[in-house]
Amino acid sequence: MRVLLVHPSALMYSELYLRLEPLGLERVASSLLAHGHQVRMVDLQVYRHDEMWALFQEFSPDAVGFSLNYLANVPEVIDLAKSVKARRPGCLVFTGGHSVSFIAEHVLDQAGGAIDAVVRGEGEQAAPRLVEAAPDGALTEVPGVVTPGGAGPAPQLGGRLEDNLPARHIGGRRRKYFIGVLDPAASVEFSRGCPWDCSFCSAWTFYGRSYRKVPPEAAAEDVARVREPGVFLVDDVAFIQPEHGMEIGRAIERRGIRKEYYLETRCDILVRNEEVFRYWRRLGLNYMFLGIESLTDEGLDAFRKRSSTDVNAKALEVARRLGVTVAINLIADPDWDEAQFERVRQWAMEVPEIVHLTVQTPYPGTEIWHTESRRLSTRDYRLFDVQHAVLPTRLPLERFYAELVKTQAVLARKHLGAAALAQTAGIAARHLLHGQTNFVRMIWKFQKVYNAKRQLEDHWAPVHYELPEPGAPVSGVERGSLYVHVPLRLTRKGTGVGAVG
Ligand code: B12
Ligand code: SF4
Repeated sequence: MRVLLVHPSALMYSELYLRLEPLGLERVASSLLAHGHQVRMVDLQVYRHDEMWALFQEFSPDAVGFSLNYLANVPEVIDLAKSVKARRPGCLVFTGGHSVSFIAEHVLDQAGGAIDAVVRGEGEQAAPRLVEAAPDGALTEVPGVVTPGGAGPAPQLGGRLEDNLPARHIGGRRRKYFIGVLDPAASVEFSRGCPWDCSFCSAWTFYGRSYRKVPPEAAAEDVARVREPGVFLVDDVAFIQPEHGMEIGRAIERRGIRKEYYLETRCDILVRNEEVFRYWRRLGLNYMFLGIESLTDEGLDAFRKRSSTDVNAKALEVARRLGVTVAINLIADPDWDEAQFERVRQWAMEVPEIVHLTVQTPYPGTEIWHTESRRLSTRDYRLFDVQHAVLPTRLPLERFYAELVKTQAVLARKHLGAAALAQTAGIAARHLLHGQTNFVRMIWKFQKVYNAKRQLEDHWAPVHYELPEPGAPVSGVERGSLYVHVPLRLTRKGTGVGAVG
């Protein structure tokens, strides 16, 4: 079959700090190719819509698959699906990815027949089976598949992660992918899933709190295939198991691979496994993202972060000792007033780290989607990007955004201001010499992207597609009921999986 895979357009976040390759779609592509299908891929983060339609015309696909990892992309994908059906009514249109896995029936409903199937959960096994089942109309025989007419068996956690290494060659325009100063940068996956259970996060519910590792040699092989000098590790929590991190590192060192790395991890993991991060520092680990989330222990407990402000402070000390540049994320509560924003600004100015602020957002698939007693103030998909307030704010919305943007600006100026620019001038010049302008453009784009008026006006845009109504708030939720993938040992024993806390 001829299959066209499409990643939707860039999000607000990606306009500034990063634009990353669609790794999930590249893995699905790899699996389809291995099954003998012809595959093309268009990433609308780096291609225009008219370029996609030109390819559509020329390739005339039998099936088009859209990636829907992000809620904010749902309206665009539904509209594209409708256009595909209008141009080629017989074409199979399907979608898959993180967010759509939690709201499959709702999205099918909203698409009004333009989407034939949603693949819930991992796509590597399901996608080839889906396109092969299509001629017989047997879509619902495929695990994880939901159609307007009904659902197939539950999604299966399947396959070895070392199979279907990403088909990075089919995308194109790879020099457009970057993260901060790692420009250009590729993405690589060393592990999948997360055994923790933070209340605001859906990483653990998607994978049923399971955690799988790519074997060290295969991980090194994947890094070896990357041409870019920068590598972003997409693992939710890097190096949970220190020996796995050490073995991958050794395999990379044996192959003489030299890259610059950016990863995400938890503070307690960094403190506990300092040695593995020290080793990776030698291999080129220069940047790290730490989810601090809250400056108080009560806040951390409320998020069930299973960490403490002490541990967070220790983690920052470790990172400073290692000489790694750290970006921190804090979650802004819609309940914050001016004083709380001011406290965050002061704290952020006192620490040398880069501080990001995201707005607390209940996503389908998270526990707070069910337990959040406050009513959503909007269900417009496009606002669910953690940069907009979708819950009622204590401050009038206009003032909330004014404070948010003022804080973002203070934080950005700290790193992008004149003094910091002088420090980064060498990096910028080097990038320009190599024709890489993503990083340099990012430095100047801040005001266009973070603008309180623009954020407020986004709430007034006409709404064509909305998220499902959340049920009545509940005080507790049976966590297993949130899982997309139910790990085998859970279905067998009916007990919790390798939980950490
Ligand atoms: C890279 C990344 C980004 C990049 C996107 C890059 C890109 N173009 O894909 C950027 C920076 C833009 C981004 C932004 C955000 N992200 Co993000 N991101 C990730 C991250 C770290 C890696 C994604 C990845 O490549 N994974 C590896 C691949 C192999 O897995 P995958 O993409 O899920 O794909 C598999 C399946 O989903 C499925 N699949 C995917 N696409 C398709 C398509 C078809 C047709 C089919 C059949 C199957 C399929 O098959 C794939 C293989 O099994 C994940 C965490 C993670 N480890 O997955 C978070 C994650 C997806 N992001 C998350 C969040 C919260 C966000 C943000 C809201 C804020 C934030 N804090 O990062 C924003 C904004 C999103 C929005 N506006 O809606 C959450 C969940 C999102 C949600 N519930 O909606 C995650 C799980 C992180 C977390 N722990 O909270 N993110
Ligand atoms: S540690 Fe918490 S926030 Fe991070 S991926 Fe796991 S559940 Fe999500």
